[in-house]
Amino acid sequence: MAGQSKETIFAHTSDWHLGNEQYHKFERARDFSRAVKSFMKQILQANKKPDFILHSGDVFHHFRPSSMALKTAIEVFTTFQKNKIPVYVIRGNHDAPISRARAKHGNYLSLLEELGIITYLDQRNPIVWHSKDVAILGICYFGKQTTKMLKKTMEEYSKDLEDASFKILMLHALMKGQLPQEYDLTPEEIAPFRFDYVALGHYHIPWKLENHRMWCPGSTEHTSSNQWDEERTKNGICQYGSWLSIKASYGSDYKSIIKPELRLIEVRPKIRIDRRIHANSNHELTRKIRDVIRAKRIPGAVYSIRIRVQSPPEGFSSLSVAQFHEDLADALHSTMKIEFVMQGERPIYHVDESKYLREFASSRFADADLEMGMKIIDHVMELADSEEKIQPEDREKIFLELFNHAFQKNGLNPSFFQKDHEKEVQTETMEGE
Ligand SMILES: [Mn+2]
Repeated sequence: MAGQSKETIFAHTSDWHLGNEQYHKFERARDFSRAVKSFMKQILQANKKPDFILHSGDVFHHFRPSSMALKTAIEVFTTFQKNKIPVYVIRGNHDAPISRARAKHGNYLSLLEELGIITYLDQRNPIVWHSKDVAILGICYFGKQTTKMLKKTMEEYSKDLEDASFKILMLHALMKGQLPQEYDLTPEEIAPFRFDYVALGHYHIPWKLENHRMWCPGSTEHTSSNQWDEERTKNGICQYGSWLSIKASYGSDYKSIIKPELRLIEVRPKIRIDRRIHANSNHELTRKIRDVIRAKRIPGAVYSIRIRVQSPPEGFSSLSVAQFHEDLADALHSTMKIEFVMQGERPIYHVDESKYLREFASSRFADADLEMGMKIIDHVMELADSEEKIQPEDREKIFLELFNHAFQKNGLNPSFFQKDHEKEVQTETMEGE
């Protein structure tokens, strides 16, 4: 007798980064909490509530989350629990670095599990049966060791999964094809295990590989300007985070069918301006730059501005970024870069150094102990303040020297913050309008 077709609806979310005081602004930490609460509201207001929720890692931005981050997580997970929607969570690199996760005391996800408001899937307990048909296997963040962990886990547990008619794999890892070169594992390494749905996290942009049954929902808020992606951008303004609503039908004797829908969450607007400008005088140049900035104004927005000046006029070097700050006074945060492109020469950059340093530092610390990382950054900021203006071509070298100095002062080995630092960096491609 042919098996009956069954259906399940579930939500797939990832990379909440609760507690991320981006740009050292508390307001941003609040934005990250707000985005998660919007996600919760959308779930609760849906015509048909999901049977369960998958969270593919990075609930928290820091290994030791702030009280506000923890409060949001507890509030949201408790609400789902009261509404009888189980939440299955794996550990991301931000929830705890690998070394911490391997240590006995685990991380804050273990605490949430002890409170009974989430099911935390880790290597001690990687499988949960949502129902007698639906089984979920979670592999936490293990970077380049992810494939090894998956193989090892499957050797031990694949027999247990045989009876499932719908098998889900949760991963927090960078899949080949997401970034131009960097990756933790390839789709082909997962294919032999024949999962019905692979729930990816770690990459903050919505992404899919349908023939391999892989989906990545994107983050609920944006942790860097590299993630101001096209998909969630309307009218040149990036103002949506996202999650996935999945309808799946399956049966014991036919291939499951997945119907995903990308759901958007409204968040603080981010504006990217990338323009080429030509001017015959300093005065004209200043006016043109100002016009470009003023053309797109939203109070409270986050700006990333790049102006490329072709063959600059006489006396251009007196131009400073500071004079445009009043035009951006109502922005929550802005970075502005003016490049002077000479005929046949390398561009000369004028950049706000302190902002650049923080961005540089936080990208380096993505996989490390962030609490110690922030201490180091403050130390480096002090050192950087006393420096003469840094030439762009020397910037990376000088910053690394400063970091090494700060590491030595704090009795740390400088090597730990250098690995995996390119993980969440994507190429910026947007051209001028
Ligand atoms: Mn993340």
